[in-house]
Amino acid sequence: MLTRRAALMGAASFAALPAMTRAASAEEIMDTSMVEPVDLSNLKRIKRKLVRPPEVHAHEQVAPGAPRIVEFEMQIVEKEVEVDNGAYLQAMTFNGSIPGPLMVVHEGDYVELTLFNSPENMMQHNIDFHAATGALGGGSLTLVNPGEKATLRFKATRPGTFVYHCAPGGPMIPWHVVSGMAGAIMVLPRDGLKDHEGKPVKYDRVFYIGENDFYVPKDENGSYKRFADVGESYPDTLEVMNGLIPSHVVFNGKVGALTGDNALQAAQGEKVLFVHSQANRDTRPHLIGGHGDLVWERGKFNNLPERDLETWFIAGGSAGAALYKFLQPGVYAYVNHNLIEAVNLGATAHVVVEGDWNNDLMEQVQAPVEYNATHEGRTALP
Ligand SMILES: [Cu+2]
Repeated sequence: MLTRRAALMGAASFAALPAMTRAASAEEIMDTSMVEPVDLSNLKRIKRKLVRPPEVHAHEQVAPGAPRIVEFEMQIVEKEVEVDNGAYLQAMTFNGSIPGPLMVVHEGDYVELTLFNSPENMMQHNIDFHAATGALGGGSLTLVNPGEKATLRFKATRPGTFVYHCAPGGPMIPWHVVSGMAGAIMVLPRDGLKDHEGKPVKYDRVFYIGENDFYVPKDENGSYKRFADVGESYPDTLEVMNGLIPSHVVFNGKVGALTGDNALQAAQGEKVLFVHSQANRDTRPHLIGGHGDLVWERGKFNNLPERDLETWFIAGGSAGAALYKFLQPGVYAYVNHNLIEAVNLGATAHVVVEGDWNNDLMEQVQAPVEYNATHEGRTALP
């Protein structure tokens, strides 16, 4: 299945690129051009413009009719990103954001993605959809050099939230992923989500949270190193990666991307669906002050959701979904409940909820006040 282009890329084109891009081998490129094209001319087509996470493009929760071909475009952008004050990452991104945008379709739809590798980029890239079947998730049919584009179509046969990521071969795979090249797709059941009893359930909004572990190298003085381009960053970054201790664990590309002025907003009574992906490493989301009312912990909607969870588990290389109806106003922290990663390394988001406080759910019976230690408090001890 070696194509002429693949053979050429194995020799001439690769030679022009930095050494670290040569890892993609010929067997990772498939030629399916001899296979009769499938006739989908009876299907409607719809274009969806992808948006920057945590937002999600407009979509219906219940499919409006027969399966469609849903067209997306994505551009790969290599760029420097400040992931924390003074810490710079030579990032590789789907559509300029970390994570890449959340795509939404329905079970039975066809996802048709055109992937552009900008001529300004240095690296080969592709896309592996965990939601797709065959050809390394589409990776073998989408490997594009800078200045090339490719279009992949796959049938979304399994409902759920799934990771996609770049997987251009060999050691390029983990490097591209921890440099930001991962996102998620949500394949909704045609009749929408269902609760633990199989009854229809709707969400009022979706927040897409993509978690990343970054491995930013430090110099001999302990300061973060800054590099001229993505290629120059590779050797030092690889060394930190192979130590398996991230310098940063963040939501949506940087420390503070979803806190303070960037906090997520919701209203009391709203049902919010949190879609959370981690392409490389396990994580355990927890909503401080709230719960997961219905949690598809492994993200797959053919399975009944768990109820009332306090913390849930997202296996590295997967995306999960949790639905919560906000009952109290205030600031909630949505964290990775490895609290070192949440607080010291960055994996925290805030949700600011407007509404009226409910003293039945929680009341401050006595505000903090000084007490007489000689008379009070002793009865608490065993
Ligand atoms: Cu890539």
